[in-house]
Amino acid sequence: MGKYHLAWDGERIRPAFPGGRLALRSEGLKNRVAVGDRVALRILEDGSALIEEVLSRGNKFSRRITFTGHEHVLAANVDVVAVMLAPTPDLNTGLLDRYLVAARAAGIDVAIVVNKMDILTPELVEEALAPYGALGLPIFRMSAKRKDGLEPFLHAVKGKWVLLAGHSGVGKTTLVNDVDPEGAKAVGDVNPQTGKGKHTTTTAVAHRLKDGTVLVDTAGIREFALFDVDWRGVEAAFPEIFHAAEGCRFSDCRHRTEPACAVRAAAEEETIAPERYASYLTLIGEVGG
Ligand SMILES: Nc1nc2c(ncn2[C@@H]2O[C@H](COP(=O)(O)OP(=O)(O)O)[C@@H](O)[C@H]2O)c(=O)[nH]1
Ligand SMILES: [Mg+2]
Ligand SMILES: [Zn+2]
Repeated sequence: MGKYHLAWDGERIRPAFPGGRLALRSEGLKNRVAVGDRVALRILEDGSALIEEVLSRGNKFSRRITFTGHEHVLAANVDVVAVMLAPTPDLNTGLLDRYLVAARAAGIDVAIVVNKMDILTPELVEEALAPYGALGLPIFRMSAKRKDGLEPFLHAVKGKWVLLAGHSGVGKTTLVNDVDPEGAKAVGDVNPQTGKGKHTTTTAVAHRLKDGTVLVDTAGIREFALFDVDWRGVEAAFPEIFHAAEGCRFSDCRHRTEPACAVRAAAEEETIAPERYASYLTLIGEVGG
């Protein structure tokens, strides 16, 4: 059996196969159909369906596959990217910054979810996340394992399409299992597979909760490289840098080694968090700024 998707037709979930043009090998695109896509379905006699068309997307949250340079659309029509952090593997704000850039470029809201509060020191969390609180980003703290502190987050995203992003091991699937134990099991039985004896390395599965919220669990994303973002796009996702840049001598200052750079000065004085500045430098280096 070839690769298939799980399509919600408003009443039930059906296995859905790319049909027509969509069945052709895609050029430059890892996936023509992404989770969250609205599609035109043709229902077949056996209850499965053909995806005849992908309707135009309100937005898409993509990463670049570094090996090929191709776009991988992680999800389409996303309302919120919820970036989950946890002390294991580590409270990685570099990855968070990367997601913030991608989400901003895609025009998608972000929520920060700190999981495993049961094994975290609150002071450490405060310190690591202070720059994000200062930017007005919503931050939620929970322990998915203990089902503790989920409510404020679930309330904030009620009725929305939420992409759960974050390192493997931070607790995304645990959270989904907390709120959708049945669905998680059912979806596990029919995970999309490739029929070519190839390992499926990445999957994204949508879980529709009773209140209409959809949580999209992602797995297997080991690297998140930016797709179609330039240095201005990076700078824009660092509002504190963008604002400080008004004081730079050059209007196209990249805030690296340029003379009279107000951003570098602010990072040295730590009015801009040095970690954020370091992230910024990494990212503009990557996008070739
Ligand atoms: N201590 C603690 N462990 C957790 C919590 N949430 C998840 N875990 C554990 O972290 C590991 C990875 O969780 P998982 O949900 O598979 O992470 P995912 O890769 O992001 O889907 C599992 O062993 C979970 O039991 C939590 O709130 N506290
Ligand atoms: Mg998982
Ligand atoms: Zn500068």
